[in-house]
Amino acid sequence: MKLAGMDKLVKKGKTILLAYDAGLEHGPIDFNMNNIDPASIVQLAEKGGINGLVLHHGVAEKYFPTKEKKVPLIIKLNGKTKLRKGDPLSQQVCSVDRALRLGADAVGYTLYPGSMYEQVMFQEFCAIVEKCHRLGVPVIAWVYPRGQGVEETSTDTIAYAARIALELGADFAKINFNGDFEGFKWACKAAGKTRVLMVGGGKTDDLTFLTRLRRAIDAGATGIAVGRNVWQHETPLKMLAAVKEVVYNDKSPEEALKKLSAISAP
Ligand code: FBP
Repeated sequence: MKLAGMDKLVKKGKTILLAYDAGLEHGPIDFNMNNIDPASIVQLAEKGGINGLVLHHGVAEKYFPTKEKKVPLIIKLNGKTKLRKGDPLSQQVCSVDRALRLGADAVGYTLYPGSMYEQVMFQEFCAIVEKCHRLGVPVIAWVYPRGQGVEETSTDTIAYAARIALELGADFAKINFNGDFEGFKWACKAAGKTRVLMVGGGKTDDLTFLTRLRRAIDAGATGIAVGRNVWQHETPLKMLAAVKEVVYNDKSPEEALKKLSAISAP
């Protein structure tokens, strides 16, 4: 099945998404005076020349220029805060119809397999997949195994996360990369025709981040959905340019870094 909406999300066989759902998931603690303003992130994604910007509906409604869209939009359909402890449950906060009215080219949903609430999320997710696929709209699953006794970052768990995305009908699986190259190859195999995107994770130094990305792509990931490592960077547009060098142009992290320092974008 080829979904009409896939073309925008894939360039040279690869995908780069800028994730900006952290305001709900983590709170303003992730932000500074620049990146707390959603307008600056919309501008960054527009200038960045990437495959999509991930927003929750509230931000999209107030900041995303649906009528003069310059970058594909992905609306995150569920969300939760960090305030509640215990097994995670993240339920739908936006309908597919509303996302499409906002101009969404694809939708996103976070699954927490291993949580005592996994069935609630699976059920919601599968209804979303059914509706979206009928409409030709791709679905991106953030698959974060979490809950009591779950070894979140073990290679087996990561491969399981990838497979869950395939089994439940996701077009993309956003999964963690724990640094185990052979293990990530296996995870990408487990995902089958579901495309694997590496989780960006917390901010690290440029070389560490770009090296991780290079290795994930070499192991079979088709791209990345990244937030903090780009918009917490002192020159976010340059960092996005470096990410593009690695993902679209198959460059080494060192080459990407060189290119990065040569670009005069802020
Ligand atoms: P980052 O690149 O900043 O990690 O963003 C990716 C992301 O998946 C966000 O889309 C999401 O809000 C957040 O990470 C989830 O983070 P956590 O692992 O702390 O729940």
